[in-house]
Amino acid sequence: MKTETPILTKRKFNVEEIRNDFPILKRLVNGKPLVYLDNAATSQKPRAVIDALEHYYTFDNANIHRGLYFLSELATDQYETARLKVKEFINAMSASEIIFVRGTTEAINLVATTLKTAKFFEDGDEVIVTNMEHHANIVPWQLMNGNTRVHLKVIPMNDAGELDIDAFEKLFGKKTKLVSVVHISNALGTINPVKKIIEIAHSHNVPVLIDGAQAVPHFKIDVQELDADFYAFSGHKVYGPTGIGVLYGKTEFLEMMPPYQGGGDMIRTVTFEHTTFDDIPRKFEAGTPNIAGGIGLGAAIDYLNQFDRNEMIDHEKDILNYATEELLKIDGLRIIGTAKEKASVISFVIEGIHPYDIGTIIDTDGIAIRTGHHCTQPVMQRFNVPATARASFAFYNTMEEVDKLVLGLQKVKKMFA
Ligand code: 7TS
Repeated sequence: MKTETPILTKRKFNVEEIRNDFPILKRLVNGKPLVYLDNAATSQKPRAVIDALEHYYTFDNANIHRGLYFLSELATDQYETARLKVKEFINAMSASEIIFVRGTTEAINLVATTLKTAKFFEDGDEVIVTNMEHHANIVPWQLMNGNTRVHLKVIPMNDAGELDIDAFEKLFGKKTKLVSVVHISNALGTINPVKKIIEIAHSHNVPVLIDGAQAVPHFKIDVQELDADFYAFSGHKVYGPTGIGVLYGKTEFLEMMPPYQGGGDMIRTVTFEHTTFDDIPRKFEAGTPNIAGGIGLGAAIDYLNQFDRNEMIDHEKDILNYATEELLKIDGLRIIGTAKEKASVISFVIEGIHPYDIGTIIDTDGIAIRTGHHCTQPVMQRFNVPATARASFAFYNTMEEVDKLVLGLQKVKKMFA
């Protein structure tokens, strides 16, 4: 008898239907249905993630890696299963290359701090970054400076917000120790050619850290295909909880790096004279971690894995194209960040109106956008604007929500006319 091979069918992506998975999208703000367009700051959570957190605290809560009793083993198992899910999600070689941290910020600080402890940098060494880094990929490198000074070399960008790769190649010298660049800019939406950047850096024998905070929510990431040495992202931007994030690192680097913080769970033996450390990843995870956060991140990954991610990507592209077209019809509106390769993030200014006024006025209609420098002051300096208004879209946003944003902005224009 012929047996059928089981086919793993993906859930069809239908925006109206999937909106039901996100309870917050049903709430009112100032008496109007919420139009949430600040997904680059943090994304909303599906019921599956909320339920995972509630279930954990209701039934399974215990500390991990220590108790030889049922609940502790259950909690440990769930936390380590989440690590495996992350490993599959970004296609790391091994789960031990996945370090749970607080978020992208902590991931980058971990690398900077431990490399400093390892005396990886000598006085006058250089780290190459881009002109469009979030402060989280600028300040940790500056904080390292004590007796040894590490300089930042900056890859410039054109007026569209695209990196100058020729200029990048010219930045390499004897002092270049690390390249640390953002995958997708939170302020401009630019998708940087990180595979090419990594290839170039590796041809100079320089390792690369990628800040993937804005990329993981939008695209399927394969760290092995990219050949990234480090890759950082935050759980809360990828539909998971706050307070949990990931640092991926190649085994060879993680093994070379000293511990980040000292305490419980990261040791093998301790005496008052000497301590030996556990293997990776636990060497980097001192103390009780965010157990529920890890489990919640695992639930977010399961949620995303139900779908063919390409269908979500196509929907976000449609939203980006439609929103770009409609926003440009508004007189005096200028988009900051017009790269050919862009994610669904639109920063803009309107002549004669401060971004804060834009944000405050449309909030009265329940529309949430971010205004300010988006923790990217060098981007504001490059484009010579004090701040921008920014609409950033997720796969659950709709064309109708774009229309509401446009109507809101027209109202702002009228008020200032
Ligand atoms: N890197 C990038 C590219 C980011 O967009 C952000 C946060 C971070 C790092 C820091 O992430 P965290 O989770 O550790 O805080 N970006 C934003 C934003 O655009 N609006 O609010 C936070």
